Amino acid sequence: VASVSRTLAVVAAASAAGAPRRGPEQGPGALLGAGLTQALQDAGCAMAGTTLLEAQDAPACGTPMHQRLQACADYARRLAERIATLPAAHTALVIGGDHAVAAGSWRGVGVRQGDGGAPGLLWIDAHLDSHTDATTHSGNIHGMPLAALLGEGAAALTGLRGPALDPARTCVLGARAWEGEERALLQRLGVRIFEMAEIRRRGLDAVFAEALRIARGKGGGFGVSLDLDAIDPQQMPAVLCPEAGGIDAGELATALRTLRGCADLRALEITEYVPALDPDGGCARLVIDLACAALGRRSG
Ligand code: 6HN
Ligand code: MN
Ligand code: MN
Ligand code: MN
Repeated sequence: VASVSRTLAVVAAASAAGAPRRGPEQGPGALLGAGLTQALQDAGCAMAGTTLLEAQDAPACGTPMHQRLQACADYARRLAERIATLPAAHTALVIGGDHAVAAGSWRGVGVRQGDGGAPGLLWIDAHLDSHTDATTHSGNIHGMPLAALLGEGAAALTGLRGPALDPARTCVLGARAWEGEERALLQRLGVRIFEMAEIRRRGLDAVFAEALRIARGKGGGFGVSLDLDAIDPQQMPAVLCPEAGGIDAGELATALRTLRGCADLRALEITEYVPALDPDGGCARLVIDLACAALGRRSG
């Protein structure tokens, strides 16, 4: 399959409002400083530009959950508006930030798709991120964005402009740590979950291909949201919530290369990179390699 010629619009979503600690708000700046856009150009992408959606002060420790929800919703609204205004011909590359930014990204992609409605979505994550404000154990908003995108949970997040996801075109890949309530929610909605156990049994290539078929559906555009904690923490330790037994980084790069042939890929999101946990920059280089694997046209 021939690689698609892409023009990328990079959006730096420098928020940590959904995380239990500071750190991920530094991710986009560090990845841009490590040469992300040059590497993508070297890999054959045209660049439409980079927008920084500036960091806000993350709510202090101990801030009540509804205030943190509101901070995340305010940020998500601004992010969705920004993405909605990008030319439809451009592929959006959203760099987090903690994963709560996704509650805005994919609404914005849905608005941008116009009559195409909600995109299909492949959610690659060690976690399910499908709590609501009523079921969360931790109170951390980055544990809620997938539920919010599916229309479940607090109105502050679910009420953002843009279509909710279609559960039949949504799937999770790499899951290995969850609480019962979020799994029950996804099962009730009919969202397919590809756990690590299934990936180990069938191999990532086969599972990724099936997940891609679900997200692409009968056309109409799809996206990929990559939480870097999906990758094994021995290879990707610079994340907020490492979980042992994850996806092999090299196998993920190979799987992501299949996106090169997908003209209907509307956006890629990469979240939860914490540069303070990456003193030698090895994780940054790995993130850049993964972005180039997914979006590039040649090795670069
Ligand atoms: N992430 N299920 C846990 C929680 O706090 O609700 C973990 C969430 C992790 C979220 O890594 O994006
Ligand atoms: Mn996660
Ligand atoms: Mn419980
Ligand atoms: Mn996540």
